[in-house]
Amino acid sequence: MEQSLLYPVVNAVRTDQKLDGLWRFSFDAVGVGPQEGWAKHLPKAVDMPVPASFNDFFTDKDAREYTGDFWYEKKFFVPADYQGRFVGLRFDAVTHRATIYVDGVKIRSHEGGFLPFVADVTDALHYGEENTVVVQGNNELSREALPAGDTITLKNGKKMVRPFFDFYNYSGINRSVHLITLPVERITDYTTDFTLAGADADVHYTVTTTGDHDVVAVLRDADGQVVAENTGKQGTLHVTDAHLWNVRAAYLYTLTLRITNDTTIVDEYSAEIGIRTIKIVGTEIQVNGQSVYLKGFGRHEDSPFAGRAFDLNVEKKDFSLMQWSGANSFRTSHYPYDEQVYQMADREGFLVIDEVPAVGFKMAAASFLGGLNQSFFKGPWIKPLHAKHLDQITDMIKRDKNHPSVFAWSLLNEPDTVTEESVPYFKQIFAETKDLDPQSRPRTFSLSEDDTIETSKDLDFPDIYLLNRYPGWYHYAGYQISDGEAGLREEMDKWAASGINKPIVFTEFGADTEAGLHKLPSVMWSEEYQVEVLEMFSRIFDSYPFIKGEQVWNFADFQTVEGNMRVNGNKKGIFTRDRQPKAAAFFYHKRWTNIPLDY
Ligand code: GCB
Repeated sequence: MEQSLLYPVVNAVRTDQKLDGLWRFSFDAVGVGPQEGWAKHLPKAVDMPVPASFNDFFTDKDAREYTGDFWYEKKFFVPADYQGRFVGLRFDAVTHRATIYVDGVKIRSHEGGFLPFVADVTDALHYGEENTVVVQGNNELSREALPAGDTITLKNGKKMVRPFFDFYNYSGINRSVHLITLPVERITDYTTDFTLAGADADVHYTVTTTGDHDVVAVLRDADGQVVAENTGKQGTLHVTDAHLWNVRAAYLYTLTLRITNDTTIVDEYSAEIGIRTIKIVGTEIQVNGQSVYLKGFGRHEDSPFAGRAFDLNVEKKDFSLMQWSGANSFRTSHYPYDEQVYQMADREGFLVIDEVPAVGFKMAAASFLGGLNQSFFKGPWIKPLHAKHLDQITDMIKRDKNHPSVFAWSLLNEPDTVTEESVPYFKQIFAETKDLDPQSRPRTFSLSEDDTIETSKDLDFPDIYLLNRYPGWYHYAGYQISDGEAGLREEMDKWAASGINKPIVFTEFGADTEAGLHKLPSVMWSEEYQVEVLEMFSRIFDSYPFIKGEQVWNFADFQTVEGNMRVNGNKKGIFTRDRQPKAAAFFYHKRWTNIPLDY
């Protein structure tokens, strides 16, 4: 668990300098780096942009598919007046593992390719001089790590990943690197939670710091007017006539936390917060006590050139397209996204299902291994995997808990839930994560088509059921689609007959579609067929009151592993990979702009 995952800010007492740009880069296929002193300096290197996945910049396949250790190096100047402060290198994400060296000295390692970590370089730096940071990265997959997969060695000696999931294993320093300085006595974390009372609201907060001085909390409204103030590391800020954060009608206050010593500011941290409550009541998802219906997408951080890297321009475009389509929500399938995504969702009033990269926890996903009916949860990898899974859930919740947009935690995507061995795993992970979120948001996971009300042994654990279903594509496809619809209705009838008392949200459904392929009558892969599949699902969603949301798979076409089911990527996008609309985009624009929030 990280000590502090506060997003870097700049103010009178905190600095944040981005180290993005060109770094030096080198593969280390035979693992000579450590012995040959690469931790100090890379003898041979090419220029590599940061943030970016390295893969798509190369024109030879060995480089694009490279699996193993890779190294990055950058020089940076450290001003003399940073001395006496805490100095850290914050990596917003290195996929999947990293060891950080400064001037040849090992600082720390980190595993988990989609969450930030801070290397404390206070004592390693040379102040008033140029320093060198070297990152030894690794992108291998294993069953002991998230996301799950295997790494094999080909007969020619080259390594290759076999992911138990379809998104491409884009690797490298995928998000920004910050050189941050903080006061020695500082704020390391804070929590917020809300109670509404008539027109007023109480903001309950706690603050953790590294020292003994007290904390002052000040809440300002969107016009910058102070609306409440309190002294103490925990307390309540009473807001009269509170302006609530609502779905697609966001309102943000600014919370400022300040450590003072008499009249001196020791540390200060400000962040936007939204006052709102989230509750699951029977089959309803309630925001501020009102039922909401989710419309939106499963997404990926994926775009041409820089792969999985966070790109503010792409993100801005994605938000405009989501707004135009009438969406009000998305799932961060299948890993926590860059923090700026949540900041944008906070401002635009989107609801986010925040997902940890626990994907591929199923033997069928590794079907080339055989043993389809074997439980994923009884292999020797389970103990180390569980520890990493818990660690990443802990850090995801720690990082994202104060975002008003985050309304649920997804702890896994399509795990094995049909074998007895899955039950103790779920029991343990749900028990261990119960108290991590001060707002006690719903916790859930998505259920694949194997996991039905009849087969799944783990239906007691989630607060909301997330269903991923593919009739019309992976089965009962083409002219058989009417049987697909009938089958899904039968399944829904069984949920209805069970006296279901939790909401169902469809988090995946869709059809691969080659943009520009038209056919009358439709055929699979044509734009017309995609719309027919989505119309079929819409009829089902409109028929069952306990279905409280639809998040189509996927927002945009995305890069996958090569395979006979994928033509240069997963083409279930409503938009193409370069974010142009398929016919289905106009279908959703019409449908979703006509569906009220409390549908
Ligand atoms: C799924 C997975 C998702 C895939 C999708 C598909 O069930 O959760 O990651 O991309 O199916 O299109 O096959």
